[in-house]
Amino acid sequence: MEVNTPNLAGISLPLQFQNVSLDLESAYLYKFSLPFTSELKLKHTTFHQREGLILILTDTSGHAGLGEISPLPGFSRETIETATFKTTMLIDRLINSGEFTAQAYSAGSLNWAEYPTPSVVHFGIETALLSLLANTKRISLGAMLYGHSSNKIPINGLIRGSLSNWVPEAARLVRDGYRTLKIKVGRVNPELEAHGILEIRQTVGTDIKLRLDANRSWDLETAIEFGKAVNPAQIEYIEEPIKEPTDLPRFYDGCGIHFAFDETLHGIIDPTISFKSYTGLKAFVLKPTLIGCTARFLALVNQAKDQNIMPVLSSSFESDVGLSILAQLAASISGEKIAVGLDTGSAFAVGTIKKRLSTQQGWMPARTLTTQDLDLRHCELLYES
Ligand code: OSB
Ligand code: MG
Repeated sequence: MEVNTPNLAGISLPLQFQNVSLDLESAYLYKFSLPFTSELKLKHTTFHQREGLILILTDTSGHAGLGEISPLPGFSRETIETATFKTTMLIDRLINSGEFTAQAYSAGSLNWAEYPTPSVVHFGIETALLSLLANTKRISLGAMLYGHSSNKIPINGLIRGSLSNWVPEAARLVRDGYRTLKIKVGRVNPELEAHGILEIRQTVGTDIKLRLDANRSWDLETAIEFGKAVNPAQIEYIEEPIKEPTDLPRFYDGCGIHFAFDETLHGIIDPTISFKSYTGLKAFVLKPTLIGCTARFLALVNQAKDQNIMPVLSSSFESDVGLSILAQLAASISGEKIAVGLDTGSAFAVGTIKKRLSTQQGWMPARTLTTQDLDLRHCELLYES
């Protein structure tokens, strides 16, 4: 069916795209199951593999748009089963329903009241549609949305192992060329962790940026004690130190460490909220697949830029297809300026594309993928229409 696109999925598009209509031909939905190189601990779950969906949309002229829908257990609200069901319903409507227009889709996606739990499904379908549209003009997703894009983006090296590995891991990442490191804290004794952070700073020198992420592990008092202890290590920011986000300015007042929102952004429903009252707020860690629909994610990017908050794109252990979309968005949103949180691909033993998206000297290429790039050996075809 034809989709007219003055604005698609609630995102207004540049002039040259306003008369393009997508004549969709087919949709393929694959389910992947990819083993991790070693077990991955997130919050209270231990993962051995990652499951998710790859969506391929094609038009009648042979263009394709790829998307990924991979709810992360413990973080996403929906299970893989619900996501699969919702996705097949939506793509079925997209391909087969005469009534389905971009405007209708757009109205639905922007109606926050109707979608109190934004979904990973929106992100996958919308980025597949947007990528397809960009491909019809042979430009990247980011270049279509923002008019500019860098070829590569800096990545924050992720340290998520046990305390005894922190210093050797940090040294290895810096040797590999990373200039920003992110360390997962809030897992064992905070005093020991603070000590570990000071040791990392001593090892890497003063030129490397250090970010921390506590995933809401502490109460305010513990967080402030930790913050005071790591203060000499010049922390760029800490993500979500405490359980109660409204206490975050008190955390900053108590120890002088800037903080970033991550989980908090998944729960805020009111898209017009002002963040000005959050003294000490330095960054938004933006995981588009957890924030839900693309329009809301883009609105948060704009809010961040307007309010002098760093927009730090971040992944949720997507496969290479999802990562490449995030990399293209980051290449336009923050370019070469801000290290982004896409150092999750190395956790996978195998991927969904032939030439895996790897980080070199701390940089990742922002590549547009085509169907030729796909490696679907670890995938099962679930649905086609
Ligand atoms: O808390 O930031 C997190 C990945 C999945 C779920 C939660 C988180 C993460 C990451 C991604 O840390 C990597 C990064 O942001 O550098
Ligand atoms: Mg985080």
